[in-house]
Amino acid sequence: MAINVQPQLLDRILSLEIVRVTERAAVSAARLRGRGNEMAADQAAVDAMRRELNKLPIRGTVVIGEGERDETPMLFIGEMVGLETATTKVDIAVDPLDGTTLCAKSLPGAIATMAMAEAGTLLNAPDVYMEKIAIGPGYPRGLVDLDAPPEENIAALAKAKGVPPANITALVLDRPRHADLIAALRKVGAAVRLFTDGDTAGVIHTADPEGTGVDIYLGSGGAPEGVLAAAALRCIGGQMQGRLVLDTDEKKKRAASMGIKDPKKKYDMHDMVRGDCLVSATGVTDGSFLRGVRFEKDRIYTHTVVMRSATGTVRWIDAEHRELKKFYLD
Ligand code: VTB
Repeated sequence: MAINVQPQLLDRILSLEIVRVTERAAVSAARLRGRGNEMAADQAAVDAMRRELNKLPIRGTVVIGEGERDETPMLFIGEMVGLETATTKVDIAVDPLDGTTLCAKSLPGAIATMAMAEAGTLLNAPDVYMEKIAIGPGYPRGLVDLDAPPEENIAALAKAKGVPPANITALVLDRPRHADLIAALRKVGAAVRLFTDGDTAGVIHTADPEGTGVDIYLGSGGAPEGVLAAAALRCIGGQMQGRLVLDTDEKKKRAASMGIKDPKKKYDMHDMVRGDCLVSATGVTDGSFLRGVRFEKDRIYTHTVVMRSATGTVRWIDAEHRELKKFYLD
């Protein structure tokens, strides 16, 4: 007998369903931790994520995926996922393995993550850079701004937090293009924490400054990762702004073909994620906010955070899985 599920209820059910998706992607990637093979780890995460997505009662369109259809066989932009009989239309953003290099080298901070949003509400971002700024919850809207100098942003944040700038920690992707940004942050007295990969997780760090020690995220990284992070902050209630870096005609054209009319637009997180969303992230390697997958003799342990924007509920899920063959193959 068919069960008549109300849309609201379905939403709530899905918030727990998506946990399974990132858990399985994380376990599959974690099996290849430290093997030095980024592509294999990524592919394992993608395969597991796709398998699980296809069991969900959704008609999902991958809006943020692993790339264009020609570049990747799995979870490409435009791919449909979910049960063919389902009627609930949603947008899907995936980063099956955020921090492939971290996983391949078994370094901290790799996660498996995805977001699900109402259909047509996620920014269709091309795979270009995005300039980003993000802070956690509890501050007045507009306290920091993408276009303000870093010194001003740090001063404003320090004042609002009630601490000297020296007590502010900024998280920045360690790249030569950020040399001026890093110098400016240090000049104003902030501590700069550099990281090498995984800027979806990077931005999410700002959501829990007490737990992660990170107050603000600054710099440019992948645009797809930016949209995914915006979904997470929308759930937790932080603030984020981003702007696509469309510095060539080719990139401008690509963006235009994806519906981007103003190439210089400054997006806030509500422009990047325009409706309700759910976000799940599972640790692959140990990190500042999620523990990595742990394999024991006959158990596998995962650590996941799942968030729902409609209610702002954030659940931390410690799961113990049996080491059944079925876990990987079904
Ligand atoms: C970030 C980071 C990724 O790419 O998006 C970064 O999240 C940006 O590109 O893990 P550059 O490496 O060119 O700076 C990754 O590091 C993946 O390559």
